[in-house]
Amino acid sequence: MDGKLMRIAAGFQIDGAVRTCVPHGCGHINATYLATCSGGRRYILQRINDRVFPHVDELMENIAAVTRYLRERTEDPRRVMTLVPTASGATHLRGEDGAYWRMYDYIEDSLCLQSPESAADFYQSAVAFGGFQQQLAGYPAETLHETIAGFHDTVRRYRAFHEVLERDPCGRAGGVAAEIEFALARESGAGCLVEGLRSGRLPLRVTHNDTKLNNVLLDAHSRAPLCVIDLDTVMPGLSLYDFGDAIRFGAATAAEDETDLSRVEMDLTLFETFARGYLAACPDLTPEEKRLLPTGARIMTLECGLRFLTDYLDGDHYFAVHRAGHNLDRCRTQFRLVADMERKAERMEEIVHALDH
Ligand code: ADP
Ligand code: GN1
Ligand code: MG
Repeated sequence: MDGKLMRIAAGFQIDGAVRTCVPHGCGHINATYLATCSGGRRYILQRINDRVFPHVDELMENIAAVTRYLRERTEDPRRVMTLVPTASGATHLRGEDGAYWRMYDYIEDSLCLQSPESAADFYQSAVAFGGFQQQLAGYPAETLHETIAGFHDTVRRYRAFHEVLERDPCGRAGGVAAEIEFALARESGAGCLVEGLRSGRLPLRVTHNDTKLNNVLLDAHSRAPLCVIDLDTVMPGLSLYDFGDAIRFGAATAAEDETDLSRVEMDLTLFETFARGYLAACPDLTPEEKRLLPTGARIMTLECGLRFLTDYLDGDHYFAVHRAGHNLDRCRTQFRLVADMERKAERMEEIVHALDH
């Protein structure tokens, strides 16, 4: 086993000696390992991506505070992420490689899905994310750090896109004219969520901001909601970010990086399923928030596609890529979903209306 990983793991207060430490999961941001100790205890060891999260101390302060708050409100330790302290009692450490590392208890008997295996699983993920937001409703939002400035400020995301497009550092813009045109054609309407926030029509809440299905764990036996994970982006935001991002990923009929676009659609049944679970778990949404749920799904999908396109043009520095053109493939699925959501907008609105009456 990698001696460096072994030494890093030994810097945390773990139960036994680490026997194995292997890459784990499908996240695009951090480097995640599953560490198994001599007595069988398992841990998640993560190298924090400090290019994406430049203020690691603030990031970890958020996570420590939010998990403490949640733990005070639940009996079951598997329902909240548990940070493992370092030997000196800190939340994270700096490795010999200069990188920042943290450790969590591995949540045993859990399932992390890359796509829903049934509508019931997707419903339970909605209950988990809706419940997470509901549980944090009383959390003093102003005490949280903004771990990525303007994370879901779609207007700002467009500015970043224009900046990279103008520079075209890898000479890739010429090959993606159709995607660029798709993005530009939707720019004028893309600020509606941030505008809703600015004008006070939409309330600021503590939100997760990265609610894809593989950021929630279900109980492996009952398949009931277990734990919301990947807390790096928990910060003040809009409920529509959480709802929208979950639909973007989980209501799609194909993987985020599917190359056969004919397989990519937004499934209205899954949309209805998620909306039902989310509204049940988080019943205090305002009428305006409810009205904009379909818009949230469309804007979050557009924004994500734009971010993939920006990163493709920029040379793939942000999202982990595993093949040439990976970010472009991801961008294409997202834009395909946006076009499908545009076609299905009325049906989505009817669904939300029916659930609310
Ligand atoms: P990223 O920010 O790169 O997406 P995540 O924090 O989401 O990283 O972790 C990547 C994957 O590791 C998750 O999708 C999940 O499969 C797994 N994972 C993370 N934390 C835990 C945990 N405490 N217990 C079980 N699995 C976990
Ligand atoms: C990233 O960290 P992960 O893989 O759960 C990204 C999200 C994107 C998502 C697209 C901090 O999520 O914003 O929607 O990829 N996280 C960050 O799959 O940028
Ligand atoms: Mg993740």
